[in-house]
Amino acid sequence: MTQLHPTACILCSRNCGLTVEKEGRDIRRIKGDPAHPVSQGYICQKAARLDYYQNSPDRLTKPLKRQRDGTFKAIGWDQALTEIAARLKEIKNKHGGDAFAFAGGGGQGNHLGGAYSRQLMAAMGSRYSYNSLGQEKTGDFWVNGRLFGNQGCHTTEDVEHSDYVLFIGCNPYQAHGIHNARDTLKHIRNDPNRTMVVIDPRRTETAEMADVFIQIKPGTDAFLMSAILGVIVQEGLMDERFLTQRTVGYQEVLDVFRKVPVKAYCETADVSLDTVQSVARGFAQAKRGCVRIDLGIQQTLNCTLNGYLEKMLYLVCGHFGKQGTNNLHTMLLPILGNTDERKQIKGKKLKRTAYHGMMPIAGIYPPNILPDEILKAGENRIRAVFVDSANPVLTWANSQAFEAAFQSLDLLVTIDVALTETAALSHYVLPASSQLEKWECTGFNLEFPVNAFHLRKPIFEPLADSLPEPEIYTRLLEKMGVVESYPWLTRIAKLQPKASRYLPFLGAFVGLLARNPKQFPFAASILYRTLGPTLKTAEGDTPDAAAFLLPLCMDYARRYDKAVRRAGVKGSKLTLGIGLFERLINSPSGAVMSRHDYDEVWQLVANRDQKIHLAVPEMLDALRNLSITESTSQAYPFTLMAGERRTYNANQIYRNPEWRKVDKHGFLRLHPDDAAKLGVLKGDSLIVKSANGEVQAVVEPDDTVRPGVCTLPHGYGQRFLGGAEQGPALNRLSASDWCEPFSKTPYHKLIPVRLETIKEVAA
Ligand SMILES: Nc1nc2c(c(=O)[nH]1)N[C@H]1C(S)=C(S)[C@@H](COP(=O)(O)OP(=O)(O)OC[C@H]3O[C@@H](n4cnc5c(=O)[nH]c(N)nc54)[C@H](O)[C@@H]3O)O[C@H]1N2
Ligand SMILES: Nc1nc2c(c(=O)[nH]1)N[C@H]1C(S)=C(S)[C@@H](COP(=O)(O)OP(=O)(O)OC[C@H]3O[C@@H](n4cnc5c(=O)[nH]c(N)nc54)[C@H](O)[C@@H]3O)O[C@H]1N2
Ligand code: SF4
Ligand SMILES: [Mo]
Repeated sequence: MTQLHPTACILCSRNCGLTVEKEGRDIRRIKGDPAHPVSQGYICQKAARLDYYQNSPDRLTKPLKRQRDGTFKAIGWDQALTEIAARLKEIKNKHGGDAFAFAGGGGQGNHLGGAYSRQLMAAMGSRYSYNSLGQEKTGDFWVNGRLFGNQGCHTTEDVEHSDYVLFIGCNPYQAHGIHNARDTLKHIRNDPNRTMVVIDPRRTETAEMADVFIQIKPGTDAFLMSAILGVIVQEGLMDERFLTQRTVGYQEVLDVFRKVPVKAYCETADVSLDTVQSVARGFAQAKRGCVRIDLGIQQTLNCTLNGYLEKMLYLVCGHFGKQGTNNLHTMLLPILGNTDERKQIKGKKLKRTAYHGMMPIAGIYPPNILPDEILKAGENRIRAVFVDSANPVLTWANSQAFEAAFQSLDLLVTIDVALTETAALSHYVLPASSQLEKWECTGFNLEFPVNAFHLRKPIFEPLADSLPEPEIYTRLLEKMGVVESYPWLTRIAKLQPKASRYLPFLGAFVGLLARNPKQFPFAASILYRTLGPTLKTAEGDTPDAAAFLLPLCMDYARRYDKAVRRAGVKGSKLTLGIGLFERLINSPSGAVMSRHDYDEVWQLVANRDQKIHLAVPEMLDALRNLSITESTSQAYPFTLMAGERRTYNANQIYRNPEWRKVDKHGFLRLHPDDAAKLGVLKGDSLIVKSANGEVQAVVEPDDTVRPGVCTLPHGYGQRFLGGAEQGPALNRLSASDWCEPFSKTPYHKLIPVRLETIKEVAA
């Protein structure tokens, strides 16, 4: 019988369980894994082609060092890490830790390494962590901090069981992001008692399945959501009981919505008043209403306010803390920090950046400011950047600025599986083993009430000289002299009697950290070196890099003991976490870690009174002062929504263009009337020009977009094997300062552009 190797898809935050059939180093077949506790066998068309990731000809096989003439020379690991450690220490000694920034740290599926890369920040004494979440979701995290009391309180949506769903600025048919998206959408469409509303400037694949489609003018969602809330409040459709029992400050909030000029706001958003009224009534009166949003309201005007309004929609209607509504959820890996700027008032200073004076949100700094912090901050500038699991030159706003800034650095190091556009500019490039060649996991455990975790076992040996990130960071930290060696702790790990499980080891480990608190930030590497090699799963494997999950499981089981027990994990107060850890390392298809009761959602609210604090003064001010911003002009008459999710794009994870069955060019979608006015047909090329730069794109007339709007896909522009750009490198068009002033989130979905025919350009 052919052997099926369980793992997960690494292409989007759902991380569906997969089974892989292999032959040597080739992938023969990929299927959904029915044993995965969340996806239960579901996959989409993108996952089946993971061989293009695993066996891409531009995989890195050896550490590379850039030479004076710009070419790369392959070097050994020892030389690479010795030299990088020396450079880092020199930069820290001369300029202080704040001259260092970390960029990236975990894409869609490689989250195990995050525990190790954080240690490098600690070793450098830097707090500057720049991450892609800081160009989409930090505004949302800030709002969560205000409403629920901690920026790490993250919301989820139970679309699967909802009667009335609002999809605003998201396209789950293509982008997923919800439970088994296409199946869930089909179920709602086929059920006459359930309603699906899509709010989007484009009639997306999801919109085609919807009961109601509202084709909003781009960038005006704050008006439309205010109008819906206006109708709900003005018609008295809110859930008064929920508001009085579960929230504080709601009167002030309702007052603001009472004054919303509904009709005028509908006009601003270019939507029909009747439709808005009927959606408002339907949603408010539904038994189980739910809102799902994504980039369409996050990478555009008023994005932080949009995050607030989206949450007001379900909170004002009491669609929270029940099945089929929005909820909070737990996480095993602490991906989001809590860096509420109000802490500064209490004397706990948050680190603001040297040039923009920007604070972190949820511990994350926004990519948009990084080029300035490198190029313009004078003596206090960032001089060294470490990139891991990201390709900022292509994915962060203003590629030209990133190219210039990165080229000016004293030290740029990139860890990746492939020679990316960012790696190509680096002084050192370090080859990571792929996500199918090492122990990995996903930190996106976004489910409630049943939450799961998937620790994945390697399927292949590491390619050539590549190494898993835990090994790379641990070696580097050892070279820097910050992680010490503890042979006595390894002896305890080896000798501990089976019956006492990990207790003697944990006792010794806690004692070590109590005596040497300076070693605390390096716990992951210490556990990796001491406990790691002694771990054994039932199948006889050694998940060494997962050793740091043990203390996280202890903490998780302590906080959510009832839910962990309900999931069937056994143990005393002392050993429940150990039981959870053992379950995780012995579940190659993933495992349920907690089963909450809906009422327990209130324990996840961080506010001391366990209530939701609805009145956020900054947001209420923003609502009172909401005004129209016209982004287009005579010079730039079109709105480009830059970064659409389509059938064959998957961030920058697939680099070989052959993986795409269709849409090889990454078509510019343009309304047929606009195409006719420009005199272009399908397949013609146009120059797309913004105030920041230009790209060439191939046209596909498409009546799903609003007139005056055009779209380009995300995930193109790679110079595969050093060749020409594959499709539009669209972040040449996004300017660094075309962003929300507060969160610095780029307005990728609202770029004013002009479209020029090639002839026009030549003339
Ligand atoms: N196929 C595929 N799936 C992916 C990814 C991928 O690269 N490819 N990437 C993953 C990642 S990292 C993410 S973050 C998610 C993103 O997932 P989504 O946010 O769902 O994907 P997008 O297509 O970027 O944008 C969603 C929708 O926003 C709409 N939109 C644009 N402007 C506006 C506006 O002003 N108002 C409203 N209401 N809508 C607007 C667009 O027309 C689009 O349909 O997808 C994930 N899934
Ligand atoms: N204009 C515009 N720009 C956008 C967007 C948009 O809609 N419009 N979307 C934005 C969004 S939502 C996101 S999330 C970002 C995504 O952009 P990035 O954060 O840059 O992430 P990815 O594109 O996922 O790239 C991940 C990198 O990790 C590498 N990699 C894969 N596996 C491993 C591994 O095991 N180890 C290591 N070390 N590396 C690995 C891949 O080769 C790739 O280079 O793009 C953003 N950029
Ligand atoms: S891309 Fe997302 S939805 Fe599709 S198989 Fe992978 S994880 Fe699942
Ligand atoms: Mo994303």
